Amino acid sequence: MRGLLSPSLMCADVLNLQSELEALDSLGVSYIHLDFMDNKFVPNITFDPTLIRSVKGVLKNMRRDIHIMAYEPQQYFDSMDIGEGDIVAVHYEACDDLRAVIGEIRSRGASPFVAISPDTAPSVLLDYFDIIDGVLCMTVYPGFAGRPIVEGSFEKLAEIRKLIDENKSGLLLEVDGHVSWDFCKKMRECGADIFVAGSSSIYQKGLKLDESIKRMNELVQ
Ligand code: S6P
Ligand code: MG
Repeated sequence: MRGLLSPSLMCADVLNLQSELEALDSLGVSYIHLDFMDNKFVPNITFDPTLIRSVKGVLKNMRRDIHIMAYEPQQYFDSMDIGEGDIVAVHYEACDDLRAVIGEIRSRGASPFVAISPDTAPSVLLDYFDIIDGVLCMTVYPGFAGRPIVEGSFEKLAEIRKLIDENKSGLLLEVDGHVSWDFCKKMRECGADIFVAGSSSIYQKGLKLDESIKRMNELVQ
């Protein structure tokens, strides 16, 4: 499959979210990346669950790609209105009973992904391959946009790709963190399928969104 984009809404113009969403939707983008943080698992707060729910009403073509950086993420599923068509990524490091949380996402008709932070080894993912649709690999320490890529991230992506190919081909690999103009092509070569585009690419100041989306699509095709 070709590489797909998931622009990160926290890097867009947050005073004009509706027009930002409509613009992306009209440009044929596949996903909108929605970061939720609880100020405990990571030391920051972004969108609240009701805003993530409201986004659903605006989208025509894009699917929500919800990345929950919070302990016990299942407590937010109702208020986010998790359901069919959504990707929901929950952190391996944040759940007491990860299999149960994944099961809850699946029972709502959404696609469960497991997210891992930079210090977590890819091998932990194997226990969940039978019940997930994808992996979200953080290539920065989670919590903020604009962070530098963590050393060893390309090798880590390639290692996850190998695990997927050898154990359950068809699982999607999403990369999140400093997916820059310079790095996105190499991330594609390492096996990533979905690219979270933020402040190091399409949301750099002064760029035109339609041109940026076109350029990024070409780089990750
Ligand atoms: C960070 C969050 C990410 C960021 C994205 C920003 O904790 O999960 O999704 O929004 O990484 O992109 P960039 O290009 O600024 O790293
Ligand atoms: Mg994210």
